[in-house]
Amino acid sequence: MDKILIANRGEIALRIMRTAREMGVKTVAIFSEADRNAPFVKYADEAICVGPPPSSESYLQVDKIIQICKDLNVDGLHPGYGFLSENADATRKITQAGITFIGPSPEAMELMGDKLKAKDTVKSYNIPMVPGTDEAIKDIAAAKEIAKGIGFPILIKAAAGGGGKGMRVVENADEFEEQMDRAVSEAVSSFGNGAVFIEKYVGSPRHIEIQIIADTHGNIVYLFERECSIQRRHQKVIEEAPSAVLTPELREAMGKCAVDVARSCDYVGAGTVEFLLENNKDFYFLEMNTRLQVEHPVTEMITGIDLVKEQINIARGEKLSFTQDDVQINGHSFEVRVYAEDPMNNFLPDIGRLNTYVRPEGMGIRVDDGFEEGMDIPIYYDPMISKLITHGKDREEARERMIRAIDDYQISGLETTLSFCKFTIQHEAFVSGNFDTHFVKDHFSPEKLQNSDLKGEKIAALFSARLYEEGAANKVVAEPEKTISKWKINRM
Ligand code: MV4
Repeated sequence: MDKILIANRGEIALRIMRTAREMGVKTVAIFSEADRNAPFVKYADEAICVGPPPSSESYLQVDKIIQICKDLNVDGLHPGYGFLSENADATRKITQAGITFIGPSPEAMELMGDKLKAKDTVKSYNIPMVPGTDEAIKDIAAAKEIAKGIGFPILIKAAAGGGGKGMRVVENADEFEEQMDRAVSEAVSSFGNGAVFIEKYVGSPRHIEIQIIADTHGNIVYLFERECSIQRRHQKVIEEAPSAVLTPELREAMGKCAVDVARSCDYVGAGTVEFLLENNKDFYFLEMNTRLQVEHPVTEMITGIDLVKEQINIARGEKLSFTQDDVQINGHSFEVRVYAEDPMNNFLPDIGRLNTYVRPEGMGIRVDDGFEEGMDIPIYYDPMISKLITHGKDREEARERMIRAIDDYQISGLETTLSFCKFTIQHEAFVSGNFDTHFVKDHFSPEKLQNSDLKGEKIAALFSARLYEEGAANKVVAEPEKTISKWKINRM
């Protein structure tokens, strides 16, 4: 593979190109009209405009992208995350055109993309799963009896969902039918697939995911965990590696499970197996993400392994250059996602220009971004400005370094989530490691942000809006973003 096309934009396109360049691989950028001046376009060896700003007319135009590959003699395609990265049909087209897709097979994508198929696929490997049904619910009365057997509360999930989309908590048997009807019609309208199943609702879990990497020769290695419990409405806020609560024994047990999940679908490339971890240390397989994830850098920081380099080598048919015994955890790493959103105003995406944009620098700091000072953040895509990553010899050093890095980061022209990230990383529950997926709901409110110069009335208004919202939302774990905005949000 001598020349690859990066079918993506922003920070991840740039991050992939940097590794390709180190490997002597030529890079082709595709860009929409909104991204013409973006750093990833300038960095690429060649760059082609693929269409108007909306991603449906640009980054998702698989036939156009394949034609560009042919015109420019491209032999490999890296999809990044989002866009075409988990699209089995697009992957088939790309492969059939003679272009190497840097990622797993379309069959593995399809198996893991459907949560019921995924459960069925891993069944013979003794993977712990949350008690529940393993087939789509056809008979509501029968399902209600199963739910009673499991014990309420239960959770209804859409087979085609994932990442928290299409989930509903049912507190008791009386509301079972009603919630089931809603869940099915939501699944039909959101995914075009009304299949739903039920699981016991795990009330206060941690979200732990295991990075795996697999070559085409049957070698699979786990690269330890990422702790992703700090999230807001299924949008991750802070990720870390390793988790503050895993013992070496638990790490090995979860790692081996993740390898088995990968083996069950003949996985090739970099992938992530998600688990729920209960307070008593029981863990359950949730789903597998068949792409390079946004938060992959924390794994790179603690293992010293460049995941994109491994992906490219694997796509070339090479064997992994390390075994499970070769890899170890070095120190600790945090990532915070910096969004152009206003944490004082219900995280409303903030439109604007990066009037000031000065990155933090120094030992143990990495900034993966795709913008320069003076640029507008386009409204057509996810409003993530950057990922700020720190590494230290232990959790406390990496944490202190993150606070310093946040303080050194200068952004003006629009509101960002940096203040919210600082609040979280300094919170006593976060410092002690004693938190779960409810951290933001349990501990955050806008008035807690320091250097607030808001007047009392505005704080009261924000607070009552929040109470109202919580009341209205108390049945829905995975609600769609309620805020009205011009942004196209496609979160990963
Ligand atoms: C659950 C759960 C509780 N019980 N399943 C959300 C993302 C999707 N991958 C699965 N999710 C959950 N599944 C059972 N049986 C709670 C969640 C969940 C969650 C999981 C990880 C991180 C944040 C979360 C926030 C709310 C709910």
